[in-house]
Amino acid sequence: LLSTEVEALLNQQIKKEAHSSALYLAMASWCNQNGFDGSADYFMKQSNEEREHQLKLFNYLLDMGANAISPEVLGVKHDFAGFREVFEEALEQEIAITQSFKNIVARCHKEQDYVTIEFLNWFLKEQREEEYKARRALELFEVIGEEGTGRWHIDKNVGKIEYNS
Ligand code: OFO
Repeated sequence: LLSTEVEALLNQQIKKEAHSSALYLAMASWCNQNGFDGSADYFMKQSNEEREHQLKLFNYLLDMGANAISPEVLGVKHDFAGFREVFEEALEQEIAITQSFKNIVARCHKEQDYVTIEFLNWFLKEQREEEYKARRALELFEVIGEEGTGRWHIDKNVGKIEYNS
């Protein structure tokens, strides 16, 4: 059985994943409208992944006999200052999500909730990959440069980033 505190934290996390999913969808829209097709696809995929994370948490709560709350998503950002800023915000978002998982795991340790810790390990590993990809994407702006056809090349390479660890 989950404690009230862990149940609440997991429901908050569901909300955060739903927010991430909506934010990435907004980023996909912005990229598409500004001619960055490769990046639009990349963020569309990220958005789908976040939706899967949301459901994974949702199903865990139900499996544990807890109350899973369908989240309300408010205040999704749609305006971005530029192409690079979109990727900067994506990295910030992932770092914040990692921190959020760490806080839940810390709480679980306090309660000796090893069952939930085991479940959350999957997310910690996933965050390693997501931060890696977001950082690599942002590095393309340095490696390729934004001048001339730079942005076009960055856009073409974003989808090719792979994580092999
Ligand atoms: Fe990348 O945020 Fe979900 O877990």
